[in-house]
Amino acid sequence: MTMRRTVRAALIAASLSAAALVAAACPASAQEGKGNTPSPKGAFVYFHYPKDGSRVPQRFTVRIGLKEMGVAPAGVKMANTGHHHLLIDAPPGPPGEPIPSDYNHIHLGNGQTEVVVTLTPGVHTLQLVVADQDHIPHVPPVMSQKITVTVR
Ligand SMILES: [Cu+2]
Repeated sequence: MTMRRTVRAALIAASLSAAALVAAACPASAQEGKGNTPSPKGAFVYFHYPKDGSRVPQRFTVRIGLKEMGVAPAGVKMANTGHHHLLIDAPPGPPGEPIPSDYNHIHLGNGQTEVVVTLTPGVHTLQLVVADQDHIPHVPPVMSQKITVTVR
Protein backbone atom coordinates (compact mmCIF):
# COMPACT_ATOMS: atom_id res chain seq x y z
CA MET A 1 0.00 0.00 0.00
CA THR A 2 2.70 2.41 1.03
CA MET A 3 4.74 1.36 -1.98
CA ARG A 4 1.84 2.00 -4.38
CA ARG A 5 1.28 5.50 -3.05
CA THR A 6 4.90 6.37 -3.51
CA VAL A 7 4.86 5.19 -7.11
CA ARG A 8 1.74 7.13 -7.88
CA ALA A 9 3.19 10.31 -6.35
CA ALA A 10 6.30 9.88 -8.45
CA LEU A 11 4.23 9.54 -11.61
CA ILE A 12 2.35 12.76 -10.89
CA ALA A 13 5.62 14.56 -10.27
CA ALA A 14 6.98 13.25 -13.56
CA SER A 15 3.98 14.37 -15.60
CA LEU A 16 4.09 17.80 -13.95
CA SER A 17 7.70 18.32 -14.86
CA ALA A 18 6.99 17.21 -18.42
CA ALA A 19 4.29 19.88 -18.67
CA ALA A 20 6.65 22.46 -17.19
CA LEU A 21 9.27 21.52 -19.77
CA VAL A 22 6.81 21.97 -22.64
CA ALA A 23 5.86 25.42 -21.33
CA ALA A 24 9.49 26.42 -20.92
CA ALA A 25 10.40 25.16 -24.39
CA CYS A 26 7.99 27.45 -26.24
CA PRO A 27 7.56 30.75 -24.40
CA ALA A 28 7.61 32.58 -27.73
CA SER A 29 4.45 30.94 -29.06
CA ALA A 30 2.51 31.92 -25.94
CA GLN A 31 3.56 35.55 -26.44
CA GLU A 32 3.17 35.55 -30.21
CA GLY A 33 1.91 38.80 -31.62
CA LYS A 34 2.48 40.69 -28.38
CA GLY A 35 5.22 43.18 -27.84
CA ASN A 36 6.37 43.57 -31.42
CA THR A 37 4.04 46.16 -32.92
CA PRO A 38 6.14 48.17 -35.40
CA SER A 39 6.12 51.96 -35.19
CA PRO A 40 5.83 53.93 -38.44
CA LYS A 41 9.03 55.48 -39.74
CA GLY A 42 9.52 59.01 -38.45
CA ALA A 43 6.91 58.71 -35.68
CA PHE A 44 7.51 61.41 -33.10
CA VAL A 45 5.81 62.30 -29.79
CA TYR A 46 6.47 65.55 -27.94
CA PHE A 47 5.18 67.99 -25.32
CA HIS A 48 3.17 70.94 -26.57
CA TYR A 49 2.93 71.93 -22.92
CA PRO A 50 4.75 72.16 -20.64
CA LYS A 51 8.18 72.76 -22.15
CA ASP A 52 11.41 71.48 -20.63
CA GLY A 53 12.60 73.57 -17.70
CA SER A 54 9.36 75.47 -17.25
CA ARG A 55 7.63 76.42 -14.01
CA VAL A 56 4.07 75.19 -13.69
CA PRO A 57 1.23 75.47 -11.18
CA GLN A 58 0.36 72.44 -9.05
CA ARG A 59 -2.53 71.58 -11.32
CA PHE A 60 -1.88 71.86 -15.05
CA THR A 61 -2.80 70.30 -18.37
CA VAL A 62 -0.21 68.28 -20.27
CA ARG A 63 -0.77 68.71 -24.01
CA ILE A 64 0.68 66.10 -26.31
CA GLY A 65 1.77 66.32 -29.93
CA LEU A 66 2.23 63.32 -32.22
CA LYS A 67 3.60 63.25 -35.77
CA GLU A 68 3.58 60.55 -38.45
CA MET A 69 1.33 58.31 -36.36
CA GLY A 70 -2.30 58.10 -35.26
CA VAL A 71 -4.06 57.72 -31.92
CA ALA A 72 -6.43 54.84 -31.14
CA PRO A 73 -7.94 53.82 -27.81
CA ALA A 74 -6.33 51.02 -25.82
CA GLY A 75 -7.52 47.62 -26.98
CA VAL A 76 -7.97 48.73 -30.58
CA LYS A 77 -5.55 47.01 -32.95
CA MET A 78 -4.92 49.30 -35.91
CA ALA A 79 -1.68 49.72 -37.85
CA ASN A 80 0.39 52.85 -37.19
CA THR A 81 -1.57 53.89 -34.10
CA GLY A 82 -1.17 53.77 -30.36
CA HIS A 83 -2.26 55.57 -27.19
CA HIS A 84 -0.34 57.97 -25.00
CA HIS A 85 1.25 57.36 -21.62
CA LEU A 86 2.58 60.02 -19.30
CA LEU A 87 5.44 58.90 -17.09
CA ILE A 88 5.85 61.04 -13.98
CA ASP A 89 9.16 60.71 -12.12
CA ALA A 90 9.55 57.28 -13.70
CA PRO A 91 11.91 55.78 -16.27
CA PRO A 92 10.59 53.94 -19.34
CA GLY A 93 10.25 50.24 -18.59
CA PRO A 94 12.04 47.39 -20.36
CA PRO A 95 11.22 46.90 -24.08
CA GLY A 96 8.43 44.41 -24.79
CA GLU A 97 6.80 44.86 -21.37
CA PRO A 98 3.39 46.49 -20.81
CA ILE A 99 3.53 49.90 -19.14
CA PRO A 100 2.31 49.63 -15.54
CA SER A 101 -0.76 51.59 -14.47
CA ASP A 102 -0.30 53.69 -11.33
CA TYR A 103 0.22 57.30 -10.20
CA ASN A 104 3.56 57.41 -12.02
CA HIS A 105 2.28 55.84 -15.26
CA ILE A 106 -0.84 57.54 -16.60
CA HIS A 107 -2.60 55.78 -19.50
CA LEU A 108 -4.61 57.94 -21.87
CA GLY A 109 -6.51 54.85 -22.89
CA ASN A 110 -9.47 56.57 -24.53
CA GLY A 111 -7.22 58.19 -27.10
CA GLN A 112 -6.87 61.52 -25.28
CA THR A 113 -4.10 63.90 -26.31
CA GLU A 114 -4.12 65.91 -23.10
CA VAL A 115 -4.40 65.12 -19.41
CA VAL A 116 -4.77 67.22 -16.26
CA VAL A 117 -2.27 66.36 -13.53
CA THR A 118 -1.79 67.60 -9.98
CA LEU A 119 1.74 67.39 -8.63
CA THR A 120 3.44 68.26 -5.37
CA PRO A 121 5.61 71.38 -5.28
CA GLY A 122 9.18 70.77 -6.41
CA VAL A 123 11.02 69.30 -9.38
CA HIS A 124 9.43 66.51 -11.43
CA THR A 125 10.30 64.70 -14.63
CA LEU A 126 7.77 63.98 -17.35
CA GLN A 127 8.08 61.70 -20.35
CA LEU A 128 5.65 60.53 -23.01
CA VAL A 129 5.56 56.99 -24.37
CA VAL A 130 3.21 55.72 -27.07
CA ALA A 131 2.18 52.09 -26.73
CA ASP A 132 0.07 49.60 -28.66
CA GLN A 133 -3.32 48.04 -27.89
CA ASP A 134 -1.72 45.94 -25.14
CA HIS A 135 0.07 48.93 -23.54
CA ILE A 136 3.41 47.67 -24.87
CA PRO A 137 5.74 50.25 -26.50
CA HIS A 138 6.26 49.92 -30.25
CA VAL A 139 9.42 48.70 -31.96
CA PRO A 140 11.35 50.96 -32.20
CA PRO A 141 9.79 52.84 -29.24
CA VAL A 142 8.03 56.16 -29.78
CA MET A 143 8.88 58.26 -26.75
CA SER A 144 9.55 61.89 -26.03
CA GLN A 145 12.54 63.49 -24.46
CA LYS A 146 12.32 63.36 -20.66
CA ILE A 147 11.58 66.90 -19.48
CA THR A 148 11.92 68.55 -16.08
CA VAL A 149 9.36 70.94 -14.64
CA THR A 150 9.28 72.87 -11.40
CA VAL A 151 5.94 72.96 -9.63
CA ARG A 152 5.56 76.14 -7.65
CU1 LIG B 1 -1.86 52.03 -21.96
